[in-house]
Amino acid sequence: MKKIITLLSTLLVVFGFSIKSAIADKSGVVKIPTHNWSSQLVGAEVVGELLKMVGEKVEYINMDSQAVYQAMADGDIDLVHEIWEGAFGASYEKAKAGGGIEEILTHDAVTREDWWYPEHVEKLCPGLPDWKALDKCSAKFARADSGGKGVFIGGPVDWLKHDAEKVEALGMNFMVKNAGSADAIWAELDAGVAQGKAVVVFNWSPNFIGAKYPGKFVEFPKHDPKCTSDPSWGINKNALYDCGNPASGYLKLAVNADFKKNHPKGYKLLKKMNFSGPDIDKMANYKDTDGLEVSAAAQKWLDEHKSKWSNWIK
Ligand code: TMO
Repeated sequence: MKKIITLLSTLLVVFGFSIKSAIADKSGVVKIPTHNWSSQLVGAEVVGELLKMVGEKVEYINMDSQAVYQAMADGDIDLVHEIWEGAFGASYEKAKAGGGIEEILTHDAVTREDWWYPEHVEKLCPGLPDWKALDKCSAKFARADSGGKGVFIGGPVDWLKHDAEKVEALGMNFMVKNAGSADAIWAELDAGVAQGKAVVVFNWSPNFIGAKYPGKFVEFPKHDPKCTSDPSWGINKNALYDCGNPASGYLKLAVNADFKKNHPKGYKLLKKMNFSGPDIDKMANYKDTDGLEVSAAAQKWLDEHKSKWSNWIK
């Protein structure tokens, strides 16, 4: 018994020390979040490698892609380099308004995230890309378990949260099925294309998939900021989300408000950083089409864009 108590207290001391030293180690380390889509994962390592080149230490932390904004304001995460307006604009703006975040820049990349179909679907549903044509055609998107409703394959639940509200607000005969991962969306898309079936999925641009399959975004009523804040706006006078996502959305980079003070070298670098649409496309493509691991894909982007980033680290 005595032995066990001695062992336990030794363990406690060792464990206690290791917790303390882990926290101490983290001071001075730039904490970069990783999420669940390819360009972000590859870009996080690109940003991390560049930060190392200017003398920073980095650590990657897997995080929910909505919760990350409050985590950044609280200092649990130091930066977010891919803030997509469609999926994350609301969470980002809310956390920023609460204080603790410094916006660094808007990338050159222009973004869009919304319902999307591969080319062959246009022949199955005359009138596309208009959303009313899609709705008229809903029966073709039905599945055994959808009760006669068309099925829209949405992204993982931490991305866009409002597809079900959109369906409801627009009175569409559709239901949302959330894929568990980006790869699960592409698997649905591959199967739909292979079988020539009606398929409509969540997709975004820039992304690698447009190079694999030509296709189009569904055109919902044009986005307006009031659509998500004022129920009386739009074709449904009693509901929010009766519109599409922004067709020319931003991609921003922001940091914790103390980043400038805590990481002056990294701050100087981030101020100059800027990803274009093709940069984001390629980061996804190296992984999802070429099959490279995240680190190898990041290295490939760095190898092929030295003239671009060498100015950032000067
Ligand atoms: C957040 N995403 C780029 C997957 O739409």
